[in-house]
Amino acid sequence: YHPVISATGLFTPEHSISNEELVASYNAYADLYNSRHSAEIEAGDALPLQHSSVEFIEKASGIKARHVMSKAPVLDPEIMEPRLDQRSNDELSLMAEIGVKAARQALERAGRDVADVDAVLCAASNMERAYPAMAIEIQQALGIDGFAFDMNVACSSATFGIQTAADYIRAGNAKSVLVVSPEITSGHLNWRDRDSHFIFGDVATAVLVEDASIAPAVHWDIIGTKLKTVFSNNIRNNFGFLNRATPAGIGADDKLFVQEGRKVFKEVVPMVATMILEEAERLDVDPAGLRRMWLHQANTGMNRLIAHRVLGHEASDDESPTVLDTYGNTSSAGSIIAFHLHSDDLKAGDTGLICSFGAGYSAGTVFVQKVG
Ligand code: CO8
Repeated sequence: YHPVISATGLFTPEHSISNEELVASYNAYADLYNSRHSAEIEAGDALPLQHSSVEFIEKASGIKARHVMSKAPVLDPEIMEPRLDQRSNDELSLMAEIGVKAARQALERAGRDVADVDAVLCAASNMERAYPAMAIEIQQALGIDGFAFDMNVACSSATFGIQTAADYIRAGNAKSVLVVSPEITSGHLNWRDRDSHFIFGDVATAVLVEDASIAPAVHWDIIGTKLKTVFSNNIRNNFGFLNRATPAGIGADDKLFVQEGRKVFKEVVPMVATMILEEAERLDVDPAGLRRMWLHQANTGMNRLIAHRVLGHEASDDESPTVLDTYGNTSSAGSIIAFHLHSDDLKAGDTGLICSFGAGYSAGTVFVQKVG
């Protein structure tokens, strides 16, 4: 048995928020806050909120826009969170809906009948509910006979999902596994936090991992996968069912995304570059010969540094494509979007690397080679 990637799928929400729109909304909120708290601010009991800036966001992160499932409430300075209609238990959940859309595209691109799919993994960092598993709902909506479960490794959920799927194939337990990553990050983002309000976007991706014996003629051989985790509080979200009754429960700042961005940058870049180089050596792949790296999409500066260390020279856009400029950070889906949008042009025999890194810390590498 040998695992390959047969196809990928992508669902992009129709609404997009530019940095200009985002900053105008944040600054209106800051002005409102400052005028409502003017007495405390003047008395020195509170600090005024400072304005956000389009220039800072683009320079510090590379992000110019992000897609969202709900736009107007996020930009309304009196709301600043997505307002998504609660659906009844008889309706398909939102995460399942967008996951199914991405999955259908992957199945179609592979020419795969759902009857031949054995399992569905919903690998994402922002689950809509605790149970039943999102993956089982997606499985049912697609009409797949087999098994399904959710897994959350934050930004590395998709690569951890790919390795898990590949292991089922390697062990002979499955021949076709869908790894679906619906990431509605807008629900976990604190749109009132100047340090992070610009970071995330919503999307869904799907990867069809299969045994080479049933794969379409054109596919991606999985040369090797490697996972790594190192505990860190530098990216954290305390939301959970154990704190539902505390005064600072749902909606409190620490129940949303919080990070020490500088520390993440400094610690994760060397960890990931070393991991890639060690894994390339283990797999006998020349890192300088990688045709393309589809890196996690959090920050263009981080990607530039990692790609440089791996390739041994400054990477071109062609060698390390960027999608975070229009998608923002989409957590685990980022490297899969990059692969989905920027892989058709590679030739048979070309090698590449899908790589994720982020909260946990967690990191995953999937070395691939084009076939057909
Ligand atoms: N506008 C203007 N100025 C600002 C703004 C703003 N919006 N925000 C901060 N500043 C100011 C600060 O106040 C600071 O001012 P001063 O120097 O006077 O103190 C100055 O700009 C510099 O601030 P920072 O040091 O914070 O800025 P950085 O240059 O470090 O850039 C970044 C911030 C962009 C966040 C950068 O550190 C970064 O990208 N780091 C890496 C982050 C990363 O990779 N995180 C992983 C994300 S986790 C993930 O991918 C998935 C998590 C799970 C999903 C969660 C779903 C919600």
